[in-house]
Amino acid sequence: MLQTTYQHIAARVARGERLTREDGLALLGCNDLAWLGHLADTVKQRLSGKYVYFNVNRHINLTNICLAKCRFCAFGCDAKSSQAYFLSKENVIDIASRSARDPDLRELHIVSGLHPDWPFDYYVDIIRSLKAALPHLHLKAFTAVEICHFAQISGQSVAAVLQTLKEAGLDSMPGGGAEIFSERVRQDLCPHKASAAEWLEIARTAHNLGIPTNATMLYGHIETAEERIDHLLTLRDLQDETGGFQTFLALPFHPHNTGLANEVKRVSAWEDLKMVAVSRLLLDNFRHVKAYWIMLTLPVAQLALGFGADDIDGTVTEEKITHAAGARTAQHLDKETLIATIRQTGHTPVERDSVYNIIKKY
Ligand code: V47
Repeated sequence: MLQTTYQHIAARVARGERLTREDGLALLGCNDLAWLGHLADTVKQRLSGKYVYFNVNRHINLTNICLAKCRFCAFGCDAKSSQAYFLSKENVIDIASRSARDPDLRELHIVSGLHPDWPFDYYVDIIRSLKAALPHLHLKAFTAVEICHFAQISGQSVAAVLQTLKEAGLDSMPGGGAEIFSERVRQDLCPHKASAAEWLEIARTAHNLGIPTNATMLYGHIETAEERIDHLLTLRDLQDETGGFQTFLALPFHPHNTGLANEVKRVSAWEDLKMVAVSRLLLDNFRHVKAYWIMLTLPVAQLALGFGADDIDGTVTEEKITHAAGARTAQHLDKETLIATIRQTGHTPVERDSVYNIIKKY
């Protein structure tokens, strides 16, 4: 009986047909990992062939001072905390300009805590000043959660906030803040920030304004298998409507230093690979699936390239959010290491810009 279910799923994947919620649940329950990986890899090969993408980027977190107090987060803190920091506009320009001495740098990835006092104008000024100083860099900035916060503090609509940021130089948005769309989980883990409906509406608005975004799912905490699958299907529905998502990242929860540290352990590499494969198989309208090496570790990210992922993310430089929560990966990798990591899997490393134009094949 079970065998028949998996045979049917494989036949549908071979025909390029859409999988159902029941299929997703069956796949998540499947422990024939080699079979699952092979199935997801057939989809990856159809979409990207032997290519695996990476980019040369830098993360900048403007502040860790945050109002939201999410239980899964070890990065955000109170203004009074000894760990609290914030960057002035001059600090940000200085960091970016020093990084841009590397002629390969193409993208700044900017996300931050929800600061209690900064006005919306501060963020607009940062984007405008960065674009003026370093016009060749792509600014991938602000999650939908931050955009929701900007709308609240400025009294403007989400569309007006996004339009202002776009005019100032915002090029795209990262996929963070989606967590799990389940209301049950959000009420428990992150009740003080954008709801699932708000996150989705902000992504929709961004896409309608021509701002591409990414999408994420945070898994391995208190969510159920059904909640994971429903999260993926919700993203698939929105992608059907807008086509504005570029890539999907499944982010494994790191418990250290978080409000869940005593309750939850980091899920296994086995689970990580399953999530990559199931995401690739269910999200049939997402062009790319990323294996974010910072969170997966480099060896698991490498394996993920055989489980449906076609992107290993970037050089990153100074990752703070996962490292606050106990990640032991590097905070930066040079381009040569990323190229070698991809090559060892038999794939062709492809350096891309932030919207997947090819810069160079190696
Ligand atoms: O939104 C927070 C997650 C996200 C923890 O779009 C945690 O290309 C694990 O979204 N354990 C931020 N995860 C990172 C992110 C991202 C990273 C790289 C590339 C892109 C992209 C997006 O990290 C947050 C949250 O979901 N997070 N705390 C934690 N303890």
